[in-house]
Amino acid sequence: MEDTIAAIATPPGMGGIGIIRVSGPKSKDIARLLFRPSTKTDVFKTHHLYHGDIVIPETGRVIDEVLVSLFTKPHSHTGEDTLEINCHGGAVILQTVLTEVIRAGARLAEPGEFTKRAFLNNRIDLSRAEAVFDMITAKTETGLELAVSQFKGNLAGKIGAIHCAVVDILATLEASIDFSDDDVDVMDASGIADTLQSIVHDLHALASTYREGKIFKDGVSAVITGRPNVGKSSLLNRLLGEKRAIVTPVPGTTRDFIEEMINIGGIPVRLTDTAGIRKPENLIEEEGIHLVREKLAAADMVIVVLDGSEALSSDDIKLIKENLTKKLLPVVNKTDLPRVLDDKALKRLLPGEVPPPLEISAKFGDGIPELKDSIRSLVLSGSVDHAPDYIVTNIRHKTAIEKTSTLLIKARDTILAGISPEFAAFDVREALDCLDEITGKTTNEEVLDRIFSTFCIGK
Ligand SMILES: Nc1nc2c(ncn2[C@@H]2O[C@H](COP(=O)(O)OP(=O)(O)OP(=O)(O)O)[C@@H](O)[C@H]2O)c(=O)[nH]1
Ligand SMILES: [Mg+2]
Repeated sequence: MEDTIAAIATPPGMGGIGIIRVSGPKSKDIARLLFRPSTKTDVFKTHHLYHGDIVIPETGRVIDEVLVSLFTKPHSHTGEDTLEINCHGGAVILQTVLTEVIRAGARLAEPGEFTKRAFLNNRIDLSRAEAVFDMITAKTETGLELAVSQFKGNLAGKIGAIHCAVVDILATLEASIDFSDDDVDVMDASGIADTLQSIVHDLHALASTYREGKIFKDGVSAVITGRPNVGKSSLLNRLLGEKRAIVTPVPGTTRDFIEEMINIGGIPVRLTDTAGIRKPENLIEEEGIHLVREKLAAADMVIVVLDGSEALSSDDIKLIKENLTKKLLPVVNKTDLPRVLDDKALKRLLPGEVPPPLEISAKFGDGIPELKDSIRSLVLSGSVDHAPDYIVTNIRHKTAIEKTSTLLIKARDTILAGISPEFAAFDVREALDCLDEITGKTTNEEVLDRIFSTFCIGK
């Protein structure tokens, strides 16, 4: 029999309410021992809310006035008897109640253990359990939409449909093995090969959504670079909508890098403002410029800011050339001032795949919506727009899909080569196991532990 686990399910700190969650066979006993209902009730009905006090059993001292609810198995989140105690949201209250719950026979839950129990008791499949984590950690509404779609079982449904089609193929292959001594021709080799091909096509389409899924879920990093004084910090402040970085007319104002997250059309973008690049005048600046190089090397995209009121310098040209291997967005700032920069010379520097330079005024806000659009298009360039229902956001899922399709391709080739169906059946069976890793039917203990240990305690 499983033991009973307990944890504070709400974040630390003060709040309107704080919730203690208990799951396991002792939930009901713990409730009876610690809870004094405000109106006389002998039985705890499942899925009902009761008002009363949590007390220290030996002394009867009241710790908090609470609302409790009991969810009896199997109709609870974890599939076990579950108790939820809604306390007032104070750190000492919650800690004291939790201590009493543990004294009454529960033990402290491991991270993600409630969700793990829900999975082990078949309340949710693994892809849905992972979606719970993605929902909690979503950085934008689009990220949340993708996680909710996965939680609602859309990915599991799609995988389930593919699973059924593969099982059908396996059945045909196995029948043809059984009947191979008879005259009955149960196997239409080219028909099976065609079906396998179309399943592989579906799997590829699914795996190809990962690039976009990862962008919306995890976001991208964009580093703002340029000579000193071109307006990098002004641009960061403008994009953030607040005065985050110091802006002065003194070249070399920013020494350290400044990082902030913004939401650009549903994509979490980590923006980094950096020190202006030039021949360093002192050790501090040298260190700052060294950091810029590191940030640039790791960036998903680079925004090179140029000063439109000055001529293109050798430093500007060098910076552009150095970053051509990255996703590069050239930006001409200070367009509110008389133009000095030679546009033709700038365009000659930029290969066809680099978007045309964007004209902005960080100081007055001109061109900022267009800049945001360009950042979004550049980040998404190369990916197709997919319906959110079928976007793969998890590398584990993508890997399993790819392994499945490799095995199915192998099976198809074996069938077309006229080799005995046993060999194809072997690969198809293995492909089914790979597919089952997504929903968790065949996932090993170590992988499960790794997945659930990333959750917070109380989830
Ligand atoms: N006229 C005008 N001035 C601007 C614009 N953007 C920035 N500036 C001015 O340019 C100067 C430098 O701006 P910053 O944002 O500090 O430039 P930076 O690139 O971060 O400079 P460093 O940190 O020294 O590398 C400040 O005086 C800004 O007010 C703009 O669009 N138009
Ligand atoms: Mg600056």
